[in-house]
Amino acid sequence: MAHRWTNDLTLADITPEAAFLNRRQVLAGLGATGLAIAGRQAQAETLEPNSWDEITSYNNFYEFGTDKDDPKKHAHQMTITPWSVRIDGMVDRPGDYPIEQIMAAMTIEDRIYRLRCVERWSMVVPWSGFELADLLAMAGVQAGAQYVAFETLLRPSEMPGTRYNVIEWPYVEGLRLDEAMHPLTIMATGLYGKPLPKQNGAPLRLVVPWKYGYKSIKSVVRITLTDRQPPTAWNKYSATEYGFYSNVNPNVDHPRWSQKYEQRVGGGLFARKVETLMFNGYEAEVAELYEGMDLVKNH
Ligand SMILES: Nc1nc2c(c(=O)[nH]1)N[C@H]1C(S)=C(S)[C@@H](COP(=O)(O)O)O[C@H]1N2
Ligand SMILES: [Mo]
Repeated sequence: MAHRWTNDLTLADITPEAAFLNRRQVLAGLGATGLAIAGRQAQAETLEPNSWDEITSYNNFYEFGTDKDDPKKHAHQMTITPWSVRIDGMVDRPGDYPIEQIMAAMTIEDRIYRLRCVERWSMVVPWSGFELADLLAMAGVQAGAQYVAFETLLRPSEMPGTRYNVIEWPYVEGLRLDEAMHPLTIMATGLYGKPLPKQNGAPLRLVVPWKYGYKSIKSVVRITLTDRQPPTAWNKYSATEYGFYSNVNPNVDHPRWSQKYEQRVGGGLFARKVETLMFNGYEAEVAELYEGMDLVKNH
């Protein structure tokens, strides 16, 4: 692992939600490390977390439709009990892990992260969850594994959006193993200290805060360790527009639009257009993963 990352901003600092929202100046996703580097890199933009309503009403979850309000309207149809995650491929202990067993074994933490969609909207989200590295350790990653592949539930009877071939189902994603093991990478299981709503990817979804939102695959049912770069849903749809890495990068435009700015969801009249930050503001934590790599070619 590159280095540990310290998280000292938790819900204990900010709950209840009202107090949370009254506290106008919150550093998102930056712990002691972040504070130390803030002055140096001017990356510690002060952030106001989005409200519960914003985070749970404006979503991308194409399995339930492509409009932003479709997931909230339709995700209630998804049955999440029972739920298990198949962990297979290059692991010592492959199997179907019941969500209860996973939750009992993991340490749940609060993580306040920026979420930057490739479509140019963004939010600040108070997740709770556990480090993906801990789940992978539970299954025992074998030497030689280099990538992690993820798959979302595909159950057309409960997912009206999957009746349309918008993308190829099931939704799949992938990370390089070092990205998956990075301490910023979590499996989120909650929001504002409550269980994760279905429209946000219950009961557990990946969150990789320095990558475009589509990498953060929802309602995960399978995790496979492999030595080959796995296919990803949006890359299959259009490889020129959506690369495997998909690191947030204001200097690499999408073929159809600039990525220099983003719009924070919410705020009404005060909605803010803000500059998009390199690696979504997590450059100090993750840049070393990509040292020497051509970030245009490997977009
Ligand atoms: N299975 C699945 N996961 C998904 C998506 C999806 O359509 N299906 N949309 C992605 C996109 S484009 C974004 S921006 C985020 C949105 O997460 P949120 O709705 O919790 O804000 O989820 C990602 N994960
Ligand atoms: Mo997105």
